Amino acid sequence: MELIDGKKISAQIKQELADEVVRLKAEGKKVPHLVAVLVGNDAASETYVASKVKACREVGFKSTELRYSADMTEEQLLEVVEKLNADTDVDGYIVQLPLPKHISEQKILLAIDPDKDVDGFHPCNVGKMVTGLPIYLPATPAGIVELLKRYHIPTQGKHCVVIGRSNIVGTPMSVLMSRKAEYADCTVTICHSRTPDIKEYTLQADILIVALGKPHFVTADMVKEGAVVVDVGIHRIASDKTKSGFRLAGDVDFENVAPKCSYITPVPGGVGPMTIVSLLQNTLKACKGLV
Ligand code: BQF
Repeated sequence: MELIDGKKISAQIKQELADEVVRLKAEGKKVPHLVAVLVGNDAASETYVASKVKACREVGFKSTELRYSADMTEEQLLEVVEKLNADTDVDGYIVQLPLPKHISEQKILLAIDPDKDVDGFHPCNVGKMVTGLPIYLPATPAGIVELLKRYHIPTQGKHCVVIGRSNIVGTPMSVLMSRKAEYADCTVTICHSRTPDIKEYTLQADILIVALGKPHFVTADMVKEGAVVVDVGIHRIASDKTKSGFRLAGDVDFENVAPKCSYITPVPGGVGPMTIVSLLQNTLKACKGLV
């Protein structure tokens, strides 16, 4: 079993991005500028936005954090989005999800200028991804493909089983893995909450991507010997052994599943850090006008 070290790979990619920023500056060009919009004060969202801003600082990107109270109206958030669309200094921006219940995520996503949508969630960008046009790839799926690539894990002709069908991970992941490309070309099966006897499918997986949002859902009896397991889940489990009062766990029972795997991603330090660097890669693309 080999551990897929997302922290290490993300550090390598950040170094590559930092080198690129040095080149841009030397050529007298603009440095990428990412804006993160945070509505409310959900603790996990605060951490995610802080990680994104910190990563920008590490590679030399400009970043701006815009914070609003949880009771802002949908109209007010739409005004913020319109301002960001019009601001030529902003290359790309994200609206941190989830949003408070009284604001329609769909409405907000539709208002984002697709050219600045570095999360890749706008239907225009989803459509481009599905048809294989160059576009901002959604950060988590793109980060997973990057991990498979950098570990030289063969994918062509393999059976990839994805658990979960969200717009943010499961659905785009299944699209990327089935593409005609060097790090794709899989036969893909999508399982979800209405799949009877999920184990019947997961046992056939050469590559198992788990993104359903249930702690320790995937157990050892569900995994084929030698499989590659990618754990996208991220849960805060109460713990008296840590300063924060919680520890992070994924959707996979890591301890018991890992011995069966050829490769497995840990939580934390697996997919999560790659999500952050994918966002940086998209922001660089936006700045260079590559999309
Ligand atoms: C790590 C996210 C659910 C819902 C909305 C590093 C992150 C997480 C873990 C991170 C996530 C999850 C993000 C680790 C961003 C990934 O070391 O394991 C980084 O910041 N993520 C998000 O922005 O919104 C979410 C999960």
